[in-house]
Amino acid sequence: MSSTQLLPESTLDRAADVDVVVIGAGFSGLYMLHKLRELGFSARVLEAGDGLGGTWYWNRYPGARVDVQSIEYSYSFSEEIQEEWEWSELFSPQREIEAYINWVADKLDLRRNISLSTRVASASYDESASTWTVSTDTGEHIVSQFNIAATGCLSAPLEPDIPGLHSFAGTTLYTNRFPKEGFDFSGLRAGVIGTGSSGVQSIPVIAQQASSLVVFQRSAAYSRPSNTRPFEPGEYEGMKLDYDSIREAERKSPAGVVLSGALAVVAAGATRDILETPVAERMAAIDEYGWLAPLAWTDLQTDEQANAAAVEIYAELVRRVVHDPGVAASLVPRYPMGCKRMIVDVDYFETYNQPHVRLVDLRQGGIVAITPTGVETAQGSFDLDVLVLATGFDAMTGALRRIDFRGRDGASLADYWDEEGPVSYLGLGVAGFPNLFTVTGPGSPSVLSNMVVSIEQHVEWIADCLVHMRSTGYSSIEAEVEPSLEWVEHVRSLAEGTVRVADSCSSWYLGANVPGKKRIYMPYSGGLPAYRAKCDEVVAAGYEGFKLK
Ligand code: NA7
Repeated sequence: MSSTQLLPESTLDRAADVDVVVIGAGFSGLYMLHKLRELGFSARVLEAGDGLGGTWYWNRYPGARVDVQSIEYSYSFSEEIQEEWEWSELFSPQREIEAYINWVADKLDLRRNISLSTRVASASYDESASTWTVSTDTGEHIVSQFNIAATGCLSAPLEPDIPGLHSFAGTTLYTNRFPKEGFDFSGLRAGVIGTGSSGVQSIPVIAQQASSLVVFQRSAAYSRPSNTRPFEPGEYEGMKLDYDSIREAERKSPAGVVLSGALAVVAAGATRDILETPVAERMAAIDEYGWLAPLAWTDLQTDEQANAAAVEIYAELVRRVVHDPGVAASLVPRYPMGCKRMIVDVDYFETYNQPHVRLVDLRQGGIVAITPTGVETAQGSFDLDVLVLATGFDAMTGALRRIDFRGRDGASLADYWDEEGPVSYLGLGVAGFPNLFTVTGPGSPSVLSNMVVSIEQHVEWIADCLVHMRSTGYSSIEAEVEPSLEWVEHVRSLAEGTVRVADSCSSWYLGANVPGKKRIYMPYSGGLPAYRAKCDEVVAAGYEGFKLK
């Protein structure tokens, strides 16, 4: 790989400033830039943050950690990168992933085409010229033939709608834009609202520092220990020797995960229906599978009664760690397992055994308001010095909706999706928005998979498409309406009948955490191999479902 190659001269539309504008400099934006330059396209990456990494730049809260083993949550496109980079443990912390991303950017000499602290405010398509004009909050207007939104799936922070939120006189921190310099909780009375992945990962670390910690839990989380650890001597080297087969297996696996795959192992070994198994034997699964025991059943995803039986196993696991029976009961979710993403943690449940940590189960009385001194709930008031909000994201569509995309005839993407739901063809393109590509958009496996594997597949598909257009002389490509609607229906039908879409399930996969958002299961749940095959078929059939002009 050459780190000194100059920006190649474009072979595309001379009226444009660059061939491609890429929005976002996370895992997807950086690989996209590299790929484009390698293929001779000129490109500029616009990034709102003042550093690289996207999700891994913003989510620098204490305890932030990947939930897929780092050796596979990393780029596979370059053997050199694979060989040279050293991960220090199984599931790396945020700072190591951020360092990796920066190291890759330097190695590939990517920074010269990236503008940091540059937020894209709007983008409009000019049909006569087949170009986009992207406008930034720094006052730039950049014309490009293609626009690639590498904006991430969990990158539009949600502010909770709690009265008095901004009245708190202490320090308010957000996990999804945590201060770069960190925060010292020592000696402070801390509170955390939110027990999704960000809350569950940060709570044990905050508890280590704070003089007291109150956790405000609206919904309990399904979580299990990550068992992260540094590599044993020689272990990593051995895995590196096997990298080719790991990557090969990753691409063939439904979720793009093989190593982290205690889950995959359980799934492969799950041959019994829980409802057909005597209760005593159900609990015995704990001896065999530990924290994965609740998942070791075939009827879990499709039968709510079976799911409830598996939750009993989960509740038993929680009880075995958490001393106080009332707290243990509060930590068990009341929605099906599999509805939301299973979290991996470090000492989450153990944290509740510490005398200075208190769980406030908001199911027994919710938050009334945030006040200058702390949090007022129906169960009493809690005085705090620092309040951490781990309240999540407008997932999958939020970052795209927040940019004022105007497609053909000035149509607004946000309006289109508000009315119709997130209609997208393969999560790659949207009808009415020619020459706009979305990396890991709604309707693609994205958040149900190892994101890096999915990102690489999308980036490569988009790059191949641009090469095809250049060589055939096409100036625009646009998803067609009918195939898009059929795809949305296909994605919906795959989730139908599973607990993922049960009435009792309110997940961000469904958009249920955003008031007013249409309740539609957004990610493709048919697995990466089937999805990849579909994308390849579309190409083989001459970009079937897309209009090329
Ligand atoms: P999540 O998973 O969306 O979690 C957000 C949490 O915040 C969740 O427990 C919410 O409860 C809670 N929340 C949100 N608003 C409120 C209000 N108003 N009051 C009390 N509690 C509230 O976001 P994360 O950042 O933790 O994780 C996102 C993903 O990142 C995760 O799935 C991984 O893939 C990585 P609720 O469940 O809505 O009742």
